[in-house]
Amino acid sequence: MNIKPKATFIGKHLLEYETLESTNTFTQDLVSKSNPSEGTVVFTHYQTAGKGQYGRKWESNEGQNITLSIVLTPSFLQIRDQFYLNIITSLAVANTIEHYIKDQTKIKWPNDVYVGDKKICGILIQNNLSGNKIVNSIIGIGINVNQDRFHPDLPNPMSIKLLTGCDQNLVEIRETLFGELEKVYMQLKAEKQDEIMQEYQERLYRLGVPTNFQIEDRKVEGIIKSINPSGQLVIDINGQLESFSKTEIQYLK
Ligand code: BT5
Repeated sequence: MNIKPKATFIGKHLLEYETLESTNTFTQDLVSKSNPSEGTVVFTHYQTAGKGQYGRKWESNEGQNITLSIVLTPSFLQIRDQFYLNIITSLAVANTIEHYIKDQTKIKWPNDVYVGDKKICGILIQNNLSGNKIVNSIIGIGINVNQDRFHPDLPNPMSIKLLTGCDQNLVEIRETLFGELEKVYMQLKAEKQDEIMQEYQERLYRLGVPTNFQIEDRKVEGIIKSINPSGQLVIDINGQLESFSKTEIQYLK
Protein backbone atom coordinates (compact mmCIF):
# COMPACT_ATOMS: atom_id res chain seq x y z
CA MET A 1 0.00 0.00 0.00
CA ASN A 2 1.40 3.37 -1.01
CA ILE A 3 1.96 6.01 1.64
CA LYS A 4 -0.77 8.62 1.91
CA PRO A 5 0.66 12.14 1.78
CA LYS A 6 -0.48 14.57 4.48
CA ALA A 7 -1.81 18.02 3.68
CA THR A 8 -0.53 21.10 5.45
CA PHE A 9 -2.87 23.80 4.12
CA ILE A 10 -5.67 22.09 2.18
CA GLY A 11 -8.45 21.37 4.65
CA LYS A 12 -6.81 23.29 7.51
CA HIS A 13 -9.82 25.56 7.40
CA LEU A 14 -12.83 23.27 6.93
CA LEU A 15 -16.43 24.41 6.82
CA GLU A 16 -18.83 21.51 7.22
CA TYR A 17 -22.59 21.70 6.64
CA GLU A 18 -25.40 19.18 6.87
CA THR A 19 -27.09 20.48 3.72
CA LEU A 20 -26.16 22.95 1.00
CA GLU A 21 -27.57 23.64 -2.42
CA SER A 22 -24.15 23.06 -3.95
CA THR A 23 -20.71 23.38 -2.37
CA ASN A 24 -19.48 25.18 -5.50
CA THR A 25 -22.29 27.75 -5.38
CA PHE A 26 -21.69 28.28 -1.65
CA THR A 27 -17.94 28.65 -2.14
CA GLN A 28 -18.37 31.01 -5.08
CA ASP A 29 -20.47 33.20 -2.80
CA LEU A 30 -17.89 32.90 -0.03
CA VAL A 31 -15.00 34.08 -2.22
CA SER A 32 -17.04 36.95 -3.60
CA LYS A 33 -17.81 38.24 -0.09
CA SER A 34 -14.67 37.42 1.85
CA ASN A 35 -11.12 36.34 1.35
CA PRO A 36 -10.88 32.73 2.55
CA SER A 37 -7.36 31.39 2.95
CA GLU A 38 -5.95 29.11 0.28
CA GLY A 39 -6.94 25.52 0.98
CA THR A 40 -10.27 26.39 2.61
CA VAL A 41 -12.69 23.50 2.12
CA VAL A 42 -16.49 23.53 2.08
CA PHE A 43 -17.89 20.06 2.73
CA THR A 44 -21.51 19.01 2.91
CA HIS A 45 -23.32 15.78 3.71
CA TYR A 46 -26.07 16.55 1.22
CA GLN A 47 -26.50 18.80 -1.82
CA THR A 48 -30.01 19.75 -2.85
CA ALA A 49 -28.82 21.00 -6.26
CA GLY A 50 -25.39 19.49 -6.90
CA LYS A 51 -23.96 20.81 -10.15
CA GLY A 52 -22.26 19.12 -13.07
CA GLN A 53 -20.92 20.94 -16.11
CA TYR A 54 -23.06 22.88 -18.59
CA GLY A 55 -26.14 22.87 -16.33
CA ARG A 56 -26.05 19.12 -15.71
CA LYS A 57 -26.70 17.71 -12.23
CA TRP A 58 -24.62 15.77 -9.73
CA GLU A 59 -26.64 13.31 -7.69
CA SER A 60 -25.42 12.02 -4.37
CA ASN A 61 -27.29 10.40 -1.47
CA GLU A 62 -27.20 12.02 1.94
CA GLY A 63 -24.23 11.15 4.15
CA GLN A 64 -22.74 8.51 1.86
CA ASN A 65 -20.28 10.32 -0.35
CA ILE A 66 -17.74 13.09 -0.67
CA THR A 67 -19.11 16.34 -2.01
CA LEU A 68 -16.84 19.30 -1.38
CA SER A 69 -15.19 22.37 -2.86
CA ILE A 70 -11.65 23.59 -2.28
CA VAL A 71 -10.42 27.17 -2.69
CA LEU A 72 -7.06 27.49 -4.43
CA THR A 73 -5.29 30.71 -5.41
CA PRO A 74 -2.95 29.62 -8.22
CA SER A 75 -1.67 33.11 -9.09
CA PHE A 76 1.52 31.47 -10.45
CA LEU A 77 -0.50 29.90 -13.29
CA GLN A 78 -1.08 31.64 -16.64
CA ILE A 79 -4.69 31.72 -17.79
CA ARG A 80 -3.77 29.68 -20.86
CA ASP A 81 -2.54 26.95 -18.50
CA GLN A 82 -5.65 26.81 -16.34
CA PHE A 83 -6.48 23.34 -17.68
CA TYR A 84 -3.64 22.11 -15.43
CA LEU A 85 -6.03 22.55 -12.51
CA ASN A 86 -8.29 19.92 -14.11
CA ILE A 87 -5.28 17.71 -14.67
CA ILE A 88 -3.94 17.86 -11.12
CA THR A 89 -7.37 17.47 -9.55
CA SER A 90 -8.24 14.38 -11.57
CA LEU A 91 -4.82 12.88 -10.84
CA ALA A 92 -5.23 13.57 -7.12
CA VAL A 93 -8.68 11.94 -7.08
CA ALA A 94 -7.48 8.95 -9.11
CA ASN A 95 -4.56 8.46 -6.70
CA THR A 96 -6.84 8.89 -3.69
CA ILE A 97 -9.35 6.30 -4.84
CA GLU A 98 -6.59 3.79 -5.57
CA HIS A 99 -5.66 3.75 -1.87
CA TYR A 100 -9.05 2.13 -1.21
CA ILE A 101 -9.67 -0.23 -4.14
CA LYS A 102 -7.77 -3.01 -5.93
CA ASP A 103 -8.75 -1.89 -9.43
CA GLN A 104 -6.98 0.77 -11.49
CA THR A 105 -8.52 4.18 -11.95
CA LYS A 106 -8.48 5.94 -15.31
CA ILE A 107 -9.08 9.56 -16.22
CA LYS A 108 -11.58 10.24 -18.94
CA TRP A 109 -10.31 13.45 -20.50
CA PRO A 110 -10.59 16.08 -19.32
CA ASN A 111 -11.46 15.21 -15.75
CA ASP A 112 -13.86 12.36 -14.99
CA VAL A 113 -12.40 9.55 -12.92
CA TYR A 114 -13.39 6.09 -14.12
CA VAL A 115 -13.00 2.50 -13.03
CA GLY A 116 -13.47 0.28 -16.05
CA ASP A 117 -16.18 2.02 -18.08
CA LYS A 118 -17.88 3.51 -15.03
CA LYS A 119 -17.75 6.94 -13.47
CA ILE A 120 -16.74 7.11 -9.82
CA CYS A 121 -15.99 10.84 -9.56
CA GLY A 122 -16.98 14.09 -11.22
CA ILE A 123 -15.07 17.37 -11.01
CA LEU A 124 -16.35 20.89 -11.56
CA ILE A 125 -13.76 23.66 -11.55
CA GLN A 126 -14.75 27.31 -11.64
CA ASN A 127 -11.93 29.81 -12.12
CA ASN A 128 -12.36 33.47 -11.25
CA LEU A 129 -10.19 35.54 -13.56
CA SER A 130 -9.10 39.15 -13.53
CA GLY A 131 -7.08 40.57 -16.43
CA ASN A 132 -4.60 37.85 -17.28
CA LYS A 133 -4.55 36.32 -13.80
CA ILE A 134 -6.42 33.56 -12.00
CA VAL A 135 -7.65 35.20 -8.81
CA ASN A 136 -8.94 31.99 -7.32
CA SER A 137 -10.22 28.65 -8.32
CA ILE A 138 -13.06 26.64 -6.84
CA ILE A 139 -12.33 22.96 -7.16
CA GLY A 140 -15.58 20.99 -6.79
CA ILE A 141 -15.23 17.24 -6.29
CA GLY A 142 -17.89 14.55 -5.98
CA ILE A 143 -16.64 11.03 -5.20
CA ASN A 144 -19.06 8.10 -4.92
CA VAL A 145 -17.94 6.33 -1.76
CA ASN A 146 -20.57 4.41 0.24
CA GLN A 147 -23.53 4.70 -2.12
CA ASP A 148 -24.44 1.35 -3.65
CA ARG A 149 -27.71 2.22 -5.39
CA PHE A 150 -28.05 4.95 -7.96
CA HIS A 151 -30.87 6.53 -9.86
CA PRO A 152 -31.57 4.33 -12.90
CA ASP A 153 -31.22 7.35 -15.19
CA LEU A 154 -27.52 7.71 -14.42
CA PRO A 155 -25.62 6.15 -17.32
CA ASN A 156 -22.70 4.47 -15.56
CA PRO A 157 -22.19 5.21 -11.86
CA MET A 158 -19.64 3.35 -9.75
CA SER A 159 -18.60 3.68 -6.11
CA ILE A 160 -15.88 2.48 -3.76
CA LYS A 161 -18.49 0.41 -1.90
CA LEU A 162 -19.64 -1.30 -5.09
CA LEU A 163 -16.02 -2.22 -5.78
CA THR A 164 -15.02 -3.37 -2.30
CA GLY A 165 -18.27 -4.39 -0.63
CA CYS A 166 -17.29 -2.34 2.44
CA ASP A 167 -18.24 1.00 3.89
CA GLN A 168 -15.39 3.46 4.10
CA ASN A 169 -14.63 6.29 6.50
CA LEU A 170 -15.43 9.52 4.66
CA VAL A 171 -13.22 11.65 6.90
CA GLU A 172 -10.24 9.45 6.19
CA ILE A 173 -10.77 9.52 2.44
CA ARG A 174 -11.23 13.28 2.60
CA GLU A 175 -7.87 13.65 4.40
CA THR A 176 -6.20 11.44 1.80
CA LEU A 177 -7.68 13.58 -0.97
CA PHE A 178 -6.34 16.77 0.62
CA GLY A 179 -2.86 15.23 0.88
CA GLU A 180 -2.87 13.94 -2.69
CA LEU A 181 -4.12 17.24 -4.11
CA GLU A 182 -1.63 19.30 -2.15
CA LYS A 183 1.20 17.05 -3.34
CA VAL A 184 0.44 17.48 -7.04
CA TYR A 185 -0.48 21.16 -6.62
CA MET A 186 2.98 21.78 -5.14
CA GLN A 187 4.49 19.93 -8.10
CA LEU A 188 2.61 22.28 -10.43
CA LYS A 189 3.80 25.28 -8.45
CA ALA A 190 7.35 23.95 -8.82
CA GLU A 191 6.80 23.91 -12.62
CA LYS A 192 6.90 20.13 -12.94
CA GLN A 193 4.36 20.22 -15.78
CA ASP A 194 6.16 17.56 -17.79
CA GLU A 195 6.04 14.98 -14.99
CA ILE A 196 2.42 15.81 -14.23
CA MET A 197 1.43 15.50 -17.87
CA GLN A 198 3.23 12.19 -18.21
CA GLU A 199 1.45 10.75 -15.19
CA TYR A 200 -1.87 12.06 -16.50
CA GLN A 201 -1.38 10.56 -19.97
CA GLU A 202 -0.45 7.18 -18.48
CA ARG A 203 -3.85 7.19 -16.83
CA LEU A 204 -5.90 8.28 -19.84
CA TYR A 205 -9.10 6.35 -20.39
CA ARG A 206 -9.10 4.57 -23.79
CA LEU A 207 -5.57 5.66 -24.66
CA GLY A 208 -4.49 3.84 -27.81
CA VAL A 209 -7.83 2.05 -28.23
CA PRO A 210 -10.19 2.64 -31.19
CA THR A 211 -13.01 4.79 -29.82
CA ASN A 212 -16.09 6.39 -31.31
CA PHE A 213 -16.50 10.14 -31.08
CA GLN A 214 -19.03 12.73 -32.10
CA ILE A 215 -17.28 15.77 -33.56
CA GLU A 216 -19.84 18.43 -34.39
CA ASP A 217 -22.12 16.63 -36.87
CA ARG A 218 -19.78 13.78 -37.79
CA LYS A 219 -19.36 10.43 -36.07
CA VAL A 220 -15.81 9.15 -36.30
CA GLU A 221 -13.63 6.37 -35.00
CA GLY A 222 -10.29 7.53 -33.69
CA ILE A 223 -7.44 6.53 -31.41
CA ILE A 224 -6.50 8.77 -28.51
CA LYS A 225 -2.80 9.54 -28.77
CA SER A 226 -2.02 12.22 -26.21
CA ILE A 227 -2.86 15.60 -24.72
CA ASN A 228 -1.17 18.57 -26.40
CA PRO A 229 0.46 21.53 -24.57
CA SER A 230 -2.86 23.42 -24.77
CA GLY A 231 -4.69 20.64 -22.94
CA GLN A 232 -6.50 19.43 -26.08
CA LEU A 233 -7.16 15.79 -26.86
CA VAL A 234 -5.06 14.54 -29.78
CA ILE A 235 -6.71 11.79 -31.81
CA ASP A 236 -5.56 9.77 -34.77
CA ILE A 237 -8.41 9.78 -37.27
CA ASN A 238 -7.65 7.74 -40.38
CA GLY A 239 -3.93 8.32 -39.94
CA GLN A 240 -4.24 12.09 -39.40
CA LEU A 241 -3.64 13.68 -36.00
CA GLU A 242 -6.37 16.12 -34.99
CA SER A 243 -6.71 18.12 -31.74
CA PHE A 244 -9.94 19.02 -29.98
CA SER A 245 -10.99 21.11 -27.03
CA LYS A 246 -13.67 20.01 -24.59
CA THR A 247 -16.64 21.64 -26.28
CA GLU A 248 -15.75 20.27 -29.73
CA ILE A 249 -15.89 16.54 -29.09
CA GLN A 250 -17.89 13.89 -27.25
CA TYR A 251 -17.19 10.25 -26.56
CA LEU A 252 -19.74 7.83 -27.97
CA LYS A 253 -20.45 4.31 -26.75
C1 BT5 B 1 -19.43 16.38 -13.42
O1 BT5 B 1 -20.17 17.00 -14.39
O2 BT5 B 1 -19.14 15.21 -13.43
C2 BT5 B 1 -19.04 17.30 -12.29
C3 BT5 B 1 -19.63 16.89 -10.98
C4 BT5 B 1 -19.10 17.72 -9.84
C5 BT5 B 1 -19.81 17.43 -8.57
C6 BT5 B 1 -19.21 18.16 -7.41
S1 BT5 B 1 -19.93 17.68 -5.91
C7 BT5 B 1 -19.18 18.99 -5.09
C8 BT5 B 1 -19.21 20.19 -6.03
N1 BT5 B 1 -20.42 20.97 -5.85
C9 BT5 B 1 -21.22 20.88 -6.92
O3 BT5 B 1 -22.35 21.41 -7.02
N2 BT5 B 1 -20.63 20.13 -7.86
C10 BT5 B 1 -19.32 19.68 -7.46
P1 BT5 B 1 -20.51 16.37 -15.81
O4 BT5 B 1 -19.25 15.92 -16.49
O5 BT5 B 1 -21.34 17.38 -16.47
O6 BT5 B 1 -21.33 15.07 -15.49
C11 BT5 B 1 -22.63 15.13 -14.99
C12 BT5 B 1 -23.31 13.85 -15.40
O7 BT5 B 1 -22.80 12.75 -14.62
C13 BT5 B 1 -24.81 13.85 -15.14
O8 BT5 B 1 -25.51 14.40 -16.22
C14 BT5 B 1 -25.12 12.37 -14.94
O9 BT5 B 1 -25.26 11.71 -16.19
C15 BT5 B 1 -23.84 11.84 -14.32
N3 BT5 B 1 -23.93 11.75 -12.85
C16 BT5 B 1 -24.62 12.52 -11.98
N4 BT5 B 1 -24.41 12.13 -10.72
C17 BT5 B 1 -23.58 11.07 -10.78
C18 BT5 B 1 -22.97 10.22 -9.82
N5 BT5 B 1 -23.15 10.39 -8.50
N6 BT5 B 1 -22.14 9.25 -10.27
C19 BT5 B 1 -21.90 9.05 -11.58
N7 BT5 B 1 -22.45 9.81 -12.54
C20 BT5 B 1 -23.25 10.82 -12.15
